[in-house]
Amino acid sequence: MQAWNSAPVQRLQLSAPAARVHLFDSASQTFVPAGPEEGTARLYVCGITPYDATHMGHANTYVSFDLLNRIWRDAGLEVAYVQNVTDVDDPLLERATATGVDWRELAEQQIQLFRDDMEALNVIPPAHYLGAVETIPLVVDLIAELQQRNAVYPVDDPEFADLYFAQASDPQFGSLSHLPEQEAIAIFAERGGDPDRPGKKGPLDCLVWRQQREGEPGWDSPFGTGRPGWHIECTAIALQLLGSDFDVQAGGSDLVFPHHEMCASEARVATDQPFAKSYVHSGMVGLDGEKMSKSKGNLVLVSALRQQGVDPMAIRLALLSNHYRDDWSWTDDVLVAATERLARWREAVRLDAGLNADEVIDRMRAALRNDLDAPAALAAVDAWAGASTAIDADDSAAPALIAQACDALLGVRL
Ligand code: 5CA
Ligand code: ZN
Repeated sequence: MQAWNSAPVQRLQLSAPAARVHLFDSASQTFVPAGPEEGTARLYVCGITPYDATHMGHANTYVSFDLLNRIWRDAGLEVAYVQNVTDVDDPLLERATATGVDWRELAEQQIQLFRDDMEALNVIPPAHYLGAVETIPLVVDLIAELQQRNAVYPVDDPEFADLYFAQASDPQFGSLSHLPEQEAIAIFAERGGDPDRPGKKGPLDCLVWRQQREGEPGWDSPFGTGRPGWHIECTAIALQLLGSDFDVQAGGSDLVFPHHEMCASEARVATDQPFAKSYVHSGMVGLDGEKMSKSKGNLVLVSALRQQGVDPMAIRLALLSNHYRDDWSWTDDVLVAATERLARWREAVRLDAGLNADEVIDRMRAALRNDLDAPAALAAVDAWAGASTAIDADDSAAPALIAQACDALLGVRL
């Protein structure tokens, strides 16, 4: 599937060899070096299920991991970036039915909206952007591999013998989320799982192939006409495009369990290798203290703000003003503050001269290499802009260099 258009990514001069990027890994609960010392860093960020796109929670996740893409590139690495689109799954089909729209039309329209929003927010597109529907053959091959390893079974149900991945086939199951079993079961039920379905061997076994029901789409396969389960989609896409043991799988913290745990488990059993080296998660964004969701009627959409004439760079700066791992709430004040900050920065980079930029750029880089600390990077630019407008500075190259650094490292065009 087509991603969105890429704006040219500025290249800054490196004054010294780049220090490794460190990120907080959810599995080990420690800060770990992320990406190779040279060559290609391999990144998989879980993409949208195309409805309610693009709310601030979505936007925050993709802008956060865009920082990782940028700071890796800044260090001279190539980045192999893969993202999926869950363009067939229960929530999408349910929304399509509830609103009387064809599910394909809903997906197509929402994916286009998402592309337009990502482009406006200056998010570097993935090299491979893949939908669940177009990758069904990959999923079928992976299920067959798991079947050969006795890790997949048909649920004991005379009507619909859906296939499940047996959690018991993976001794390392749980090593990402570290949840006590009862808690895992409760979260599984909340996030699309079916712990209580009769005929399963274990409550945490997850669906990998769902036999076609009346009124639902289905594709032919050796296991019958049906459709893939959610987790196996990302496992199959990542293994195919990035291979085992890739650098980072990323997404919002709601994906730690079950999604990323299941992806990692299925991949381990299928390949005898780790799925990713690190699992990195962004915080949840709510609205005025509540979780953002359509049912609560409190979605803030990027496209709606853009239509109201809000500068997408102000939206981006608003997102970056919070650390990516924090949970926080979108408020009007966050956007007002970001709009003012953008104006201050723009004023400073339009001056004939400013304070020397070298130290500021060093601070921005150090902040981002330290677990993508965008608020610290923003503070460095704030300090530069404040000083440059207040005093009669004489470095005529500085304003352009800062503008270049803001674009290259933060994705903020001034
Ligand atoms: N298609 C799956 C991933 S394979 C999915 O979770 N889709 S989604 O549309 O629900 O979410 C897309 C991304 O946005 C995921 O990384 C998810 O963790 C993140 N996300 C969803 N809601 C929020 C929120 N309120 N705050 C922050 N991130 C969110
Ligand atoms: Zn995913």
